Amino acid sequence: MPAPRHSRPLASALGAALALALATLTACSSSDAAAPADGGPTVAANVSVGPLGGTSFSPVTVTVRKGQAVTWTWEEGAHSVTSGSACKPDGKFDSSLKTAPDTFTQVFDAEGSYPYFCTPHCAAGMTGVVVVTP
Ligand SMILES: [Cu+2]
Repeated sequence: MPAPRHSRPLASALGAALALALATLTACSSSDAAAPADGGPTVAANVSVGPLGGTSFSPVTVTVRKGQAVTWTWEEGAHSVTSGSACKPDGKFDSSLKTAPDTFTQVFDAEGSYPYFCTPHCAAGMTGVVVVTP
């Protein structure tokens, strides 16, 4: 008997919530992949936004596989996760400006390197990279 199917947005929200819960429970092992919930994407990497009140992403570089997701968690302050290099948005993804506590999850469906930055703090060096492998 087939399991009941959830809509894609609900599944994604559940996946993000589950990943956040797991990240909280296993704070010492932030690189662990969370199991997909109801077919949602696997959140394979977690990035802290503005830890310790600073203007940084931690870790700066994360690597996931094609089809997996990255979740950013706002620790302190107001920041954005905006794709692009040299402080210029390229339109691939954008959290918009968010204030802690908040989260943003992005699924990466194509391999490649995805530089991103924080709009208000890019000039201060608040940048990161998501590397997506096959
Ligand atoms: Cu910022």
